[in-house]
Amino acid sequence: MAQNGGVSSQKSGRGAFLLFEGVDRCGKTTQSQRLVEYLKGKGVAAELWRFPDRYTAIGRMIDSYLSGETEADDAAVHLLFSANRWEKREAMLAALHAGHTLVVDRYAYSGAAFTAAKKVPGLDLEWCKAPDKGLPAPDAVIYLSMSPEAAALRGGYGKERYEKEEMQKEVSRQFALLADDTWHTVDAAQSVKAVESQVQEIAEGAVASCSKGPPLRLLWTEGSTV
Ligand code: NYM
Ligand code: MG
Repeated sequence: MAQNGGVSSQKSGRGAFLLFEGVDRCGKTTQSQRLVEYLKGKGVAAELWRFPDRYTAIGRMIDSYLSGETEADDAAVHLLFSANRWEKREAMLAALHAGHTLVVDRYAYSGAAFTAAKKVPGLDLEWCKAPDKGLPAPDAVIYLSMSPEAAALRGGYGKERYEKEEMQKEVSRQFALLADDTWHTVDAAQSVKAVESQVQEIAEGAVASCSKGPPLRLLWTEGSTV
């Protein structure tokens, strides 16, 4: 565990945890890739991460569910998505404490929003948030806001589960309920360049404040840090 002034803290700072969230087709993947390149160009050690990470054993189960190859209980799948984050927790913490900035394409906010959007009795938003409580919390959430209608026009949805306009509308309603003080909403209907420059400003602010070494907060827990 990193402690202020502890022998393990060679540097005083840490990397920033920058998270992109939004409905499908809002531009998260494009913007997260561009941001990593931009930060690297500025000399920031930046890495691109994404969830679900489909390359672990749990991730392969999720991938098979999303592609429609397998069916699964909604609660069980929700817990798999969460487990797919928990299995990356140590590596995330190690990278952040080593000074690496993580640009992450989806995380627990997607987890809660997508399952809650299914409206399964018992699986309300609070239930959906519970398994992710205590994960490393992002320093800044960049919410790319776009109406599901506009997102659908962007080359259309793919064939994965959830990629339907009605579902995406409900997902965006759930996202709105999850907004907290780490959120920065960017209008994703603007040009790629306009979105990019706002994203860069938010990211640079977060990278600068994290270089001063603030403790990492834990997701959806009051005042806990790591
Ligand atoms: N998704 C993503 C979830 O349902 N729960 C989660 O915890 C996460 C991280 O998976 N439609 C959904 C959102 C997407 C789908 O994500 C796959 P992507 O970014 O399209 O690979
Ligand atoms: Mg997708």
